[in-house]
Amino acid sequence: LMEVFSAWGALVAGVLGDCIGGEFEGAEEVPMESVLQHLSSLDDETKGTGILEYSDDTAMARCVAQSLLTRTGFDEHDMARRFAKEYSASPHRGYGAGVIQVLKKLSSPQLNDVYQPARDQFNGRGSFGNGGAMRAAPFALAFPDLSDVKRFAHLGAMLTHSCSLGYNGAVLQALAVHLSLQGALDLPHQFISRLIKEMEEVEGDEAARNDARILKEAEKPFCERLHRIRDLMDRSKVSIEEVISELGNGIAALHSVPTAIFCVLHCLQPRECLPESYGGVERTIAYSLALGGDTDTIACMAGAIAGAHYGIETIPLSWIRCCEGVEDADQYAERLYKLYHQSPLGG
Ligand code: F2R
Ligand code: MG
Ligand code: MG
Repeated sequence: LMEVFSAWGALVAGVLGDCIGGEFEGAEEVPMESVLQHLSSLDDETKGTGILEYSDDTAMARCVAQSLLTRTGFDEHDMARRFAKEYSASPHRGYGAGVIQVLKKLSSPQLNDVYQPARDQFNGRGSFGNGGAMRAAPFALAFPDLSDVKRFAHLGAMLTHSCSLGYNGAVLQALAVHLSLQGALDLPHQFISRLIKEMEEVEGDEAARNDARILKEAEKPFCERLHRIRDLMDRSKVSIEEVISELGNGIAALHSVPTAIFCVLHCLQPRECLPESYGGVERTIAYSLALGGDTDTIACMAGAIAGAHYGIETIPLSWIRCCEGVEDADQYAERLYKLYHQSPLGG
């Protein structure tokens, strides 16, 4: 059963990963020294870091949470409207280059099928970016039933990402947060086996097989990456370079969601390269940033999974104080937690 501390932890640490990770987004190499310097500047009030602003990752996750709460369940029209409205109110949050077209079309009052703009992307192939996955955590909190988490994370992602390599990344991220909320990370090998079992089914469908074939990926691309994670977990030493070459650190969901999951698993124990004083959420976010690439999004996703496991009480106040949108995340988590325990949400 989910604890409220875990729910708070998930949404708050997701926001922290986004805000703190924004510093290095797109950097090819990020020395751990620079990461630790950035993180220690958050503790130092005299340095006046100011408020670190959240990006598209959090902007869209807020829309998901608000929509699930207001509609007490998944309503694609309401969620689409919120994405469009948020984008037009704050277009400079660092959105993906392609998704902007979808968000503009979603604001049209003439639009009947809210899934159509996403289907039109990339010559009809749809986006495989990680924009569906980066905002998936609220689905994990809202629905007690795993099949609902999968179904609604999929539909919520389809509003912008119609390629299975995009929306299945969202399904995987929501599953990882959901299982973590229930304490599944206490047994890391079982956690990864469970994700493989679920994704075997998810990636077994016709559309997923077709997309994987067209994009020349493995038959079940996310399952294949989860197997790679299992192999890496069993190794005594793994370098950052190996993680990047095996799992990736890019903007595609396939090159970032499994990476985020690995970051969490790798940081379950203290690591030599990280300060001993760090708790689990701190280790996970620091390690995610050191991979470089899509750091705000990988840290946001890893943060949500780790925050669900360790809970809000392990997160330093100095980090919480300097990130935009943390109070709201805290409130959304509490309200989603209450809904989860009240009655099953429907679609
Ligand atoms: N966009 C960024 N970061 C780069 C610039 C931000 C900078 N701070 C600035 O403002 O200048 N970050 C955010 O984007 C990622 C999520 O992107 P999303 O929502 O998936 O967008 P999109 O456009 O759908 O996909 C991203 C790119 O992936 C490539 N791509 C996707 N599908 C493709 C396909 N079928 N064929 C070919 N390419 C495809 C394209 O290059 C897309 O533009 C997060 O990192 C978030 O933080
Ligand atoms: Mg971003
Ligand atoms: Mg990003």
